[in-house]
Amino acid sequence: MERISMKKYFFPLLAVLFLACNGPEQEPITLIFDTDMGNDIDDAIALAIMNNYIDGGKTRVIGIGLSKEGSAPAAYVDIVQTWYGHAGIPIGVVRNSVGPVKDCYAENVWCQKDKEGNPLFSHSLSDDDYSKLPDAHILYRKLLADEPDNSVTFVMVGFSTNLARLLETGPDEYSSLEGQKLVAQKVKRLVCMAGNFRKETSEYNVHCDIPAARKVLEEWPTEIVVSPYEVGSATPFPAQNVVRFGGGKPNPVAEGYKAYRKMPYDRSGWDPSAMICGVEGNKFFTLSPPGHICVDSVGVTIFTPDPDNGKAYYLIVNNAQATALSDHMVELATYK
Ligand SMILES: [Ca+2]
Repeated sequence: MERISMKKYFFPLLAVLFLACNGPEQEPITLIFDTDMGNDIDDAIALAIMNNYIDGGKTRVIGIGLSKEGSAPAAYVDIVQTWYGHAGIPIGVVRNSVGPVKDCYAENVWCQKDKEGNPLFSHSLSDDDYSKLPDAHILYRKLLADEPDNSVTFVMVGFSTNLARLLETGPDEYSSLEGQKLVAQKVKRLVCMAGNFRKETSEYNVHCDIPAARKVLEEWPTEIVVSPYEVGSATPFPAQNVVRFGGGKPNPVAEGYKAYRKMPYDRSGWDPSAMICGVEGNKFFTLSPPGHICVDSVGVTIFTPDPDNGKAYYLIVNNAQATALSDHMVELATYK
């Protein structure tokens, strides 16, 4: 009798202790990554981190959208995803956009050759496919329609073009809902790198498409968490870690980093901060009170607290948080 009662209580107790120590297994975050890949190298670091999260079972990425126009950004994403073993995630592109056209590293890496003159990095899509990829905002409608309600996280680290267009879409073959309603129904939250709440200045991602940023930051119907300029500036990626990418093999993120600027340089962790918040939540940050964000005519972002109806927040880091976040970013990005 004594042994039976031991069994009866011992194993449930073990289970409780296990959960108390390790926490319940977190369901993978369903993620769509929207990026202006090819402008600044922090997008590529964020992409490496995203692949770490996929490998660790922390996220299920259902789509990648590009807010920078041209074939090179899509080709670069395809190369990186192939290198990390996660090709096949649907990619959407932007057309007729207003963002900058100059490519800063994507084409360089795409065109690199090995000693025999063959492409240094494999890709999964053929060159012709890049021009045939769907518009990102239409791809997003298709992806959202297939997901459960209140389940999708967007991480947006470039211009707001694709997400603004998504909000403006009408009913189509994928959903009878207009964009605003589809987003309200399917999206859990949007985490974006945008704005500056320390200085009255027009941050790059906002400045490059002010009407789109206004549409998204002011009218997005779910929770929004903004990782502003000052957070990324406080969390640099130290240049000496670039050699850690690839474990001795050529790696497209490291090659992008080297092509972007004359080495060595430390680049701010703007986009990685948003990616980390999107998947791991707010634990590395202090969160503002809830409120509203508005974007003025020259692209300055203004936050107004509203404890009752506010759905927008922005991230803040102190020196200790910034150091911890920077270290975490390096470990996540250079895992392979
Ligand atoms: Ca970016």
